[in-house]
Amino acid sequence: MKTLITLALLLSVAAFAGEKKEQHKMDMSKPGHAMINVPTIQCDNCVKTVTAAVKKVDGVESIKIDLDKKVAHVNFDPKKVKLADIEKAIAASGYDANNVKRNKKAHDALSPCCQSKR
Ligand SMILES: [Cu+2]
Repeated sequence: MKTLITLALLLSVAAFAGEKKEQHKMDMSKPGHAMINVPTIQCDNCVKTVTAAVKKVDGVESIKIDLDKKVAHVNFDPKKVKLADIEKAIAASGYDANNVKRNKKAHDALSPCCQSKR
């Protein structure tokens, strides 16, 4: 009987450890970090425009754009702002963001070299 209890105890400890590990994994993918595809950016000027637009969003902590990969890495406070809000801010500045299409007016106001041909 004692062995059975010990075994049960060991099992629950193992299960708990497994759960802990899972939680840690979730922390690694951080809810406040997002990689946003910005396929229509073309130059440093585009990067500046998108960076400025995203920085204005309340709750955004930092943004770093990889121009080669056309991906924006954004850190934000998920209690203050949602990914969709950040995508909208990018679209409002004239650029596509994930599945959110750019605002046409804002896009047409960009300098001609920054306007997307697609
Ligand atoms: Cu540009």
